[in-house]
Amino acid sequence: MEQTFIMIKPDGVQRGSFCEIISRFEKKGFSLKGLKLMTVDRPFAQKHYEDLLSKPFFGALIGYITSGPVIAMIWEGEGVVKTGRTIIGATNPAQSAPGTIRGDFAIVMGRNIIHGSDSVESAQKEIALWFPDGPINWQSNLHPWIYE
Ligand code: DAT
Ligand code: MG
Repeated sequence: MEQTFIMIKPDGVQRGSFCEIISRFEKKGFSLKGLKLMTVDRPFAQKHYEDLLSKPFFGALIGYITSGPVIAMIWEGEGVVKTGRTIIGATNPAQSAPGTIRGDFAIVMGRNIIHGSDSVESAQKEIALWFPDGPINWQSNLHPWIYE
């Protein structure tokens, strides 16, 4: 089944919001297949955001992501990449709808609290980078109550 990479950024960890953020994915019915608190160094952060290397905000973005611990997660479920992005909200919190994570918890783009893969292909790439040992293999007993 489809998987996505979700990461609570250092501001989300510092602000004491991570349980509420994680619970939105759990309540939806998605399955947690990996979770760890970790700090990343600059080369690792640059690899994660390599597609944005030429952007003027790249330096600030790398400084932000390496500024404290992050919570890296793998979530699994039907359509989880696209639905995960919907749960997270628009990149700029000023344009994120209320009810989305960024809409509810963030104000500016440079502190937008959470990352989610933007396609199935980038999800696979990001999961391989952040979870070299792969996902945890288990299935929730709620599965038949969430899927028909
Ligand atoms: P997203 O995180 O919604 O996938 P992205 O991949 O385009 O957005 O960019 C990665 C992060 O970089 C984003 O979460 C916040 C920052 N960012 C993006 N565009 C920016 C901009 N125009 N100015 C400042 N920061 C920006
Ligand atoms: Mg992105």
